[in-house]
Amino acid sequence: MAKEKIFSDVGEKEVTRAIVEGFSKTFNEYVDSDVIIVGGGPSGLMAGKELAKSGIKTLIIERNNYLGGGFWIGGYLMNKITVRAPGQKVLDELGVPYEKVTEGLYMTNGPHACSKLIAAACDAGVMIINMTKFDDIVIREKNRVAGAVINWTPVSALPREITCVDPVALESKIVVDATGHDACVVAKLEERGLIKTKGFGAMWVERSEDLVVEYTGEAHPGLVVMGMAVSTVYGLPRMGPTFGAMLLSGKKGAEVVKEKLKKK
Ligand code: 48F
Repeated sequence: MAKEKIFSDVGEKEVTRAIVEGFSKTFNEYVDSDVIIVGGGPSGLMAGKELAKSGIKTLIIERNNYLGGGFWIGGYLMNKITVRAPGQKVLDELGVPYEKVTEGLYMTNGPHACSKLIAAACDAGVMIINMTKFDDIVIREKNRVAGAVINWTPVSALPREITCVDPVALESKIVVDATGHDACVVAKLEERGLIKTKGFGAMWVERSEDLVVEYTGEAHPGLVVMGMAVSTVYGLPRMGPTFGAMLLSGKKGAEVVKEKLKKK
């Protein structure tokens, strides 16, 4: 007697078609979005979650195949994530278990916190394109930022003689720079003399977290900065391996974006 098969009879062509058609459909939908968030680290994911939850069409572009940026590993290659109060309230919201280290300091595990944040962003309805590198900005009248030029990440790893692969561009009402210390989006404005950044300062955790949240906002028409990109733009001190400000900056950045969208 023939053994009963465990899996369906679906073959290679159906699998390939599912991938190609599925990708094209969603990519096509997000060629024009309300918001493009460049960078899927803690600040970008947090903002994406808040925006998508409010029904705003939000796309996250991430150059790595994985999301989460520095949130997987707290610091010094040790996967403990610390947050200073009131950052633990966001962990509560995300359902991340944590322990109290001392008054005002809380600790959790990187993989648990990061995967919960990624899941929360996906559950809220954020569209994610990974292995995709932000390459340049789209500029409209009065130097307003109006989109992102992107390419597949592996293109930048190709040998020099075969790197002439033209990128494509996506449009949006607002672009967010959540690319961390590098502030890649802002850098493209700076290259064109449209903004002047200060570069992040030396470490001073007691000052930096408050300042990052305070300065989170629109850095140029159509461009909102959040997370460590804020430190780079405004010359704020760095904060090292603690993440409360990244989560709260993402939340504040989302509020700024919502206000800007209301006025459009
Ligand atoms: O660096 P990252 O985690 O930024 P963040 O949200 O958080 C900073 C903290 O992790 C930590 C800290 C304070 O706690 O000092 O560093 O500000 O995440 C940035 C994400 O952006 C992606 C990058 O791979 C990472 O996942 N990214 C950077 N450049 C590009 C990019 C680019 N050109 N195109 C697409 N993604």
